[in-house]
Amino acid sequence: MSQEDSVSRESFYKATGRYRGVLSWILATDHKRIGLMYLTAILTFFSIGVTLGVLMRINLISPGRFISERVYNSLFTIHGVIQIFLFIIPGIPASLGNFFLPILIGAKDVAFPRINLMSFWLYLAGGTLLILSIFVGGGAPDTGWTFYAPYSIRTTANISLALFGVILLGFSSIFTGLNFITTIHRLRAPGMKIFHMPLFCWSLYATAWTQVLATPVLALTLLLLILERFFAIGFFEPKLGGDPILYEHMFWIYSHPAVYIMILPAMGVVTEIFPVFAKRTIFGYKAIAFSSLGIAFFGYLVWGHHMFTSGMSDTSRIIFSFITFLVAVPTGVKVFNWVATLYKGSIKLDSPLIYSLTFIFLFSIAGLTGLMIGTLSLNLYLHGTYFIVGHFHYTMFGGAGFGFFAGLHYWFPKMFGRMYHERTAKISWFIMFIGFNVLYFSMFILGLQGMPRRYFQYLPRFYTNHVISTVGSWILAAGLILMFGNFIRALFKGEKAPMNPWGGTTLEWQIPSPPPAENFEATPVIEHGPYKYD
Ligand code: HEM
Ligand SMILES: [Cu+2]
Repeated sequence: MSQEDSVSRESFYKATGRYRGVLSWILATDHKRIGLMYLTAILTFFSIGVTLGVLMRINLISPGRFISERVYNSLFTIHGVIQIFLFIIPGIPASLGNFFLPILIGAKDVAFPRINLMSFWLYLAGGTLLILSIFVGGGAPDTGWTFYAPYSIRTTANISLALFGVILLGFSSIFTGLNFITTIHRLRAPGMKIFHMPLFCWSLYATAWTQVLATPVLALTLLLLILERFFAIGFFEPKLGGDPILYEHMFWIYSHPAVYIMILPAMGVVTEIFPVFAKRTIFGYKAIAFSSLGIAFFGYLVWGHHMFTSGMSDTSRIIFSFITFLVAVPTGVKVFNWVATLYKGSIKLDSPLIYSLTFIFLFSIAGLTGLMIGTLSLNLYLHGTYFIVGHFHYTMFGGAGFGFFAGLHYWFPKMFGRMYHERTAKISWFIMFIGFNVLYFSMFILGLQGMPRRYFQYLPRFYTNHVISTVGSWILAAGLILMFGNFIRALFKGEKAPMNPWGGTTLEWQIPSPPPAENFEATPVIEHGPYKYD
């Protein structure tokens, strides 16, 4: 490897901004540093969330031996809130998006670097308040991550602080979205047309619109809930003339589109990976770009599928069910194009590709079970059971989470200038894949048997599958520890990464690993789209 292939990490750490040491991080406006700070915080919260999940699983093999009912209720609440609002929603956009979006479009930074820094600190403040809400006042929140009224108004637990934390997280997400939209419109390198952008940028673009348009609804809804708790106004509390179903509508008007905030960036990541590891130009560039927008658009129209059993007219139920099926169309377009890209490619089965294929596999199971519970008759039977818990873990963890891991393996050498150990990466993948399916597939069976979710204990007939599921959680946790151990080891001891370890054709592979301050020595001039192979 030649000298100019790899700048030392020193130059990346020292060259930016006017501050030194710790200040040069906490006041950093460089998008790469903000991305790395996000990455650290997001993965820390993820580890806390996983720990709480494993604790729940331990309770479920011997209910009551280690954990009381009240604590169990808080465990699933805090676990859900952390995994959704602190891990998977900010996940890819705030970490990998921040780091790579400007580089991929040939820019020096995002459009508003200081707002970017503010987003990060809002994120950290929101996360801190959430964690604080476990320990202070009336006890940790126990409502479930959905904060459904009227219980969330009546419980003595510490709801308002947690809600305020989530509102701050919402603002962080909105500002990131605004920043990305502006960056994509205003800062593309000379010659880079919108259809020359790598498809990861398209997925971030569709995501950003959802962040900007849907998140304010969540912030307002939760604000109303706080007001209701303090001033008993009567928005959602039936005793005061309020309507709890109104809360459900407002909550899901945000929270279904939020699923696309989670999944679109992961789809974007694997779209980068497939052409590189098959050495083929992406099949159907425009179809993939527009299907991102299509998914984001349809995502607004289907929230009612969370409320089929809450009391709704038959007409609305049929319409919501039908549109839910329609989301499968743009999703199918993407899967088709990915497979077509791989077809007859010269495939290199390295860890980024393995994680990406796993994304397709697990996300397909999520999608197919999603069609099942989107069907009215089946929904009546499966609503509120472990089938749902299985389904959303396949979506968020199997889909978005494994897409995130694929991206981490793909871009780790670029971000840190070091290579991780490839064999260990494959072994950790294998352990996680087994653990994941043992843990969550047994939840589908539990759900079909009738096991309700959010229950601290259960009838004896559910015992076997609960034990299987818990063993799966241990295997999965072991795989996660190995994966992160591999990354951490690589940070210190990994071989130096070359400029372009995978033979990628997008811009980040044409600059040193890690990228220097301001990314490019000279502004790149673009003449054609990405992924030029055949
Ligand atoms: C090893 C990792 C994990 C384990 C062992 C685990 C386990 C569990 C369990 C046992 C429940 C509660 C079941 C119930 O009583 O209803 C649950 C709920 C939940 N999990 Fe996980 N989980 C893990 C990772 C994740 C990840 C990565 C996400 C999101 C990206 C996630 C999101 C959720 C959500 C949203 C809930 C619902 C909480 C609620 O009902 O309010 N989990 N998880
Ligand atoms: Cu939904």
